[in-house]
Amino acid sequence: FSAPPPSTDLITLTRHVLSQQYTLGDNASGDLTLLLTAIQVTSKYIASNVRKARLINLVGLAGEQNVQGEDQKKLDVLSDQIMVNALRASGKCAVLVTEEREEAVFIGQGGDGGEDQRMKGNYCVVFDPLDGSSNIDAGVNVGTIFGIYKVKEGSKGSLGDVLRPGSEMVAAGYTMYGSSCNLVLSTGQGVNGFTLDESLGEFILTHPDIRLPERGKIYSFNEGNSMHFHEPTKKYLESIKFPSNGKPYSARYIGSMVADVHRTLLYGGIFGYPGDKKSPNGKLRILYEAFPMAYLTEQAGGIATTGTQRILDVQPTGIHQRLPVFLGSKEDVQDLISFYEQESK
Ligand code: P6P
Repeated sequence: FSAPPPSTDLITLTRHVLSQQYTLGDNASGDLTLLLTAIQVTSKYIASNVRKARLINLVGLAGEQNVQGEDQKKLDVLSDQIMVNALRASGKCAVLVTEEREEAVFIGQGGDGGEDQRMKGNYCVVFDPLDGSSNIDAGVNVGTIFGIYKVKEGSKGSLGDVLRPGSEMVAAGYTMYGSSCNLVLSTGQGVNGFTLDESLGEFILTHPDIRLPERGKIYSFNEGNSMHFHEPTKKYLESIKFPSNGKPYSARYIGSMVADVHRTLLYGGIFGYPGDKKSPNGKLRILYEAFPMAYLTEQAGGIATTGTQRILDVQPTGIHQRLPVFLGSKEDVQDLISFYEQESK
């Protein structure tokens, strides 16, 4: 057996995004390409920190001070600072919303007309810099989730540019930090997956045109919350755990949204974090968890719903607002929706 010859036509993330920019014709300024390049750099940097953090934790060098005697920052705070600094420096952003900060970050509104003013761009990025970070010590995959809006016509960058339905996003994606580093992205022309080749420092196209199967065989819910679940959720789960055809679904739940959604996009099935009697809006955040993952799901041919409404149609009223989430294979999510429709009759 001889190994295949090395590819001489590598499709890097940058090349892929550029090729998509060209399909947008001359009205593409290249700004989104440059913004995505900045996001790509943050993913590489966060990936290297996640690996180091695991190393330090594993060899017990953690504690308050690291070997250089610097304060050991929590990895999610570090990831947030990496992203805010890189997005500001890209000069392509006007508003940033991050899970780590109570208030939105407005760029170029320093009022001093100075350097800060020149750094303002036409995009808004909403992101969770390190989703699932409570799992890091257990070596569970974690990830960065991001969504991108273009500022509204004539806007100078305000909350109104980000408190918008997810359907107005121009791009969304996530980077999963695990055995390999995978970046999954859509700019509205389908979903593509890239794997970081650390020897090159480049994300290489490894999962072109990801398409969700029409139906899967996996359900992904935290059934530890079952006692609080609403009737439609309970009836749906019953229908796939005790099916009339005698072929129950498999349960897979990692408890890290990026990992659970990545598996759902690749294998199919349904992921859910329902609203329930204890948490009517569930746990996941609209702007930087539900919207980006719903955007990717629909671009991959699936459905993403609150149970009663298309997630991307929701009009958020707060930047950290929560929302019930069910997403995945079209037929599986439609089955779930039918139980909610029965309830409303
Ligand atoms: P639970 C991680 O903390 C997170 O925000 C998502 O990544 C994940 O899907 C969810 O919470 C897990 O929540 O309540 O099942 O542990």
